[in-house]
Amino acid sequence: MTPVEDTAQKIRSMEIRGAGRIARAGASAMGDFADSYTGASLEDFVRDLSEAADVLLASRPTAVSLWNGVHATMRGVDGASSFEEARALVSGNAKDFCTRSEMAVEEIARIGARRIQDGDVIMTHCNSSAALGVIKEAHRQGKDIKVYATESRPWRQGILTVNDLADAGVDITLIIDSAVRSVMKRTDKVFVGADTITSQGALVNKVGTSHLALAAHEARVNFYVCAETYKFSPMTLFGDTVTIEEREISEVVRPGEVRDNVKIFNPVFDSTPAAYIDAIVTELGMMGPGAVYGVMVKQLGDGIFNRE
Ligand code: RUB
Repeated sequence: MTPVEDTAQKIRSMEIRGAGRIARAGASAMGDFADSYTGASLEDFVRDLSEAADVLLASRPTAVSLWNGVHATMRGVDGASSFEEARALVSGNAKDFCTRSEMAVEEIARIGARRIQDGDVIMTHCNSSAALGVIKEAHRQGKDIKVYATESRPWRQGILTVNDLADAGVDITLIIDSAVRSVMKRTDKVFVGADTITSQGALVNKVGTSHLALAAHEARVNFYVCAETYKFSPMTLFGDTVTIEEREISEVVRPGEVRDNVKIFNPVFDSTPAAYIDAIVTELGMMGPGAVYGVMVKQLGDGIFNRE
C-alpha cells in the first residue's frame, strides 16, 4: 500500500476522523507524495499527483475540508515550469495548509470563548476539535461552565469528547442522543463543529446536529457553529449539493441482531438550515450564516480554491 492509499484507508476506517484532521491528513499525504516522488518529469508528476488527490478525495465524501486541503496543495502547480518547482510548491503548500489550519482552530477558540459567560451551560455534539477548542478556552479563562455532550451514535464519538473535556477539568455530563430535547431546557448555548458549510449558510455536520438545532430553536437557545473557512464549500456556490455519506450497517447492529429482511439506513451526516444557526465562529471572526456567500466569493476571487 502506498502512503497515499494508507492515509485514505485510515480516513475511510475512521482512524483519522473529524473534518479538520482529515483535511490536514490529506494535505500532508500530498506533501509526502511530492517529497518522496521518484520520477523527474513534470508531466508525469502532475498526472500522478492528480491520481493521488483522487484516491484521497474518494475516502470520505461529505467533509469539503478534505477537498479544500488536498486542492490547496496543488495551487500553482499548473503554472510550474519544472518538476522541481512543482514538487517544491506542493510540499510547501501542504505545510502552509496544515499550519494555517492549526492556527485557525486556535483563533476560533479565542473568538468563540468570548461568547461564553460565567455560569453558562453548553451542549455539544459528536467530537469537533473546533467546538472543543472554544469550550476548553472558556474553561482555561476561568469561566465556570457546565457541558452536556451527546453520545453520537453509532460511532459514539461523544466518548472522545467527554474524556477530552474531563481531562481538561471541565464539568462534563454525557447524555444519550435522544435526551437532547429535554436537556436543551437547561442549556444556554450550543457549540458544534462543521464538516461543510454551504454558500447558503447551511451546516452539514454529524447526523443529529439538526436535532440539536431544532431543539435549540424551540427553546430559544443560541446555536453556534465553529468552522474554519476551509469548511466552506465553493462547489455549492455553483449549485452542487453536499453528498451525505452512508456507512456500513454493521455500525448500527451486531451480526444476527435483527431479522434478515430488516433494512438499515445509516446516513452519518445531516444538514441544518441557516435559519437555525445564530452565528458561525470562523478564524476571520463571527459571522451570520448570510455572510458566508460573500466570504466564499472573496475566497474564489483571491484564488484560494483554485489550482492556478
Ligand atoms: C465528526 C464531526 C465533527 C466535524 C468537525 O464526524 O461531525 O463535528 O467533523 O470536526 P466524524 P473538527 O467523526 O464522522 O468524522 O472541528 O474536529 O474539524
